[in-house]
Amino acid sequence: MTPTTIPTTPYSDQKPGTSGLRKKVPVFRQRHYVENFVQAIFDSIADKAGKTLVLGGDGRFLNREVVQIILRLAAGNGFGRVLVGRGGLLSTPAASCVIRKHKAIGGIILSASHNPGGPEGDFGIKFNAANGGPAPESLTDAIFARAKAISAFTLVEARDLDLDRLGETSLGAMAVEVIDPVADYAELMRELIDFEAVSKMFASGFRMRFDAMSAVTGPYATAILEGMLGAPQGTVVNATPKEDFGGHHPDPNPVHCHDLYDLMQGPDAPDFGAASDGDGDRNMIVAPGLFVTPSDSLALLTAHAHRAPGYASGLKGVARSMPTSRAADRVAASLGIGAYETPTGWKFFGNLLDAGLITLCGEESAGTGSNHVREKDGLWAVLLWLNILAATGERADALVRAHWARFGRDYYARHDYEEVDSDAANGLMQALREKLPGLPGTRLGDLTVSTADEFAYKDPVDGSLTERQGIRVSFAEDARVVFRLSGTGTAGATLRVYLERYENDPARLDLPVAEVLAPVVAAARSLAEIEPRTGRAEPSVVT
Ligand code: VG1
Ligand code: CO
Repeated sequence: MTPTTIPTTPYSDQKPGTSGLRKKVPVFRQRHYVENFVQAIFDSIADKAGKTLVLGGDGRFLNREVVQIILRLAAGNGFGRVLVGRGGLLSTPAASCVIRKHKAIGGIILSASHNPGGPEGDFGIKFNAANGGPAPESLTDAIFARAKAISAFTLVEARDLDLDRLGETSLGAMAVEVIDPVADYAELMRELIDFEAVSKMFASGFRMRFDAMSAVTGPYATAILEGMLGAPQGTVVNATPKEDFGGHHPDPNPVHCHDLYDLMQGPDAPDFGAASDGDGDRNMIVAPGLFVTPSDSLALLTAHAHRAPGYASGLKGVARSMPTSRAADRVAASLGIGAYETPTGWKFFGNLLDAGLITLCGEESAGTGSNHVREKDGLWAVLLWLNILAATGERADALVRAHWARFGRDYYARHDYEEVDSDAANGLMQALREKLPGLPGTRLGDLTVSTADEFAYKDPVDGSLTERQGIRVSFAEDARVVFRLSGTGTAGATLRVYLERYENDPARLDLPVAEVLAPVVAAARSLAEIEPRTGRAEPSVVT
């Protein structure tokens, strides 16, 4: 089998966003759309000849077809070996783990994460580098530049391979090994988490529900929670990955995962509830009667991680994306460790992790992770929680309340205005930008603006500068609002408004979130002229 080079014409829209290239399925199905982008990725990887590539995805519609295309292209481009998850499946954190463990040159992950799937749904392609983490901006910029100029791709013409049988085959001169998608990941979890303590907790009657949302985490959660840790069968629900996620948004938040949320608020709530997203990198944590915000979860894990074997020697530092609440910073200060603030998206944590500046990191969007891989990791976060519950013997809700009593509470919410007109969204951001210098000192209802700026990040490791990463307005009353536009949407623009207010008065730690945030919401809406500019009186999703 000799490689064939096929001429092509470029597409102008193959610009990776917050997390890879995400588009509607029909866009990906255009002639050579996938081939062009994957060839652009390969053209941007130096010294790939003979190297190992990792390949897998979240199992959504088009996953299998695209895996086959990428295998043929990889063979045409001289890779030595591809490790592909059985059935074309690999969760995002498992792909990161496999890349690191097998010293691959990188990996391609097929996922649009929490976005809906199916023939009219979303699809995505993401490249992760040799450290297991999302390609940094310098690389995604190079891939985009290459995609805009591409004139040919090279592949080996061959029939589809059988992806459902473990073991090795070949494609031209390249080896293809179908691997168990769970094994390497499960082994890593066993090193980090006290499996014995968690097993004992399950054996003594601890009950949990894990909702895999018909997405990729099902096989991982079933193997680890029910298989290795002895949780009762049925602990993991919606455990079979489906191409369209059963028609749902596989987004683990109280809105899209309301069954679990409702169960946890009711009289039959088990001791612990958790869920993960389409590609397994996000997590939702719900204690009996109490939803734990991702920002609080990061703070609590930072405070208690030393209880797990993988973190027994303490943490080096913690990082959070800028819109994530400052709860983790308070814990870092008490531990005397570094706290970093990065732009939204996991790619910005990579350098801090690689340089050993941080051990844990997280985002308000239900992403938490550590230096064990270079992606956020939904099931890992759940296992670390279980380890902490087993080690302390506390109820999850009691742990959270004790945390607030000690550090205060960062009331938090995110309002998303989805699929608004792009020009209107850009106009809103531009108008805000222009207002910034005059804002300090301004009164908005009962709140007074203390600072207002647009977040820019200078990477402390490589010095690279990333600008326009969200507009933030802080108030003297310990409140903050952040505005930014999503970089993962596939239709129009999504305006995200992040709202928070800190309280440490012991009498004000258990109030309704909406009540505490109401003045901040009102200030945000008037400041950004949301309704006049977008026509939306209310957000589409509140999480
Ligand atoms: C969103 C989240 C961000 C996350 C990204 C990818 O990005 O806000 O925190 O890193 O999705 O997560 P944006 O640009 O739409 O706000 V995933 O689980 O979709 O890979
Ligand atoms: Co995801």
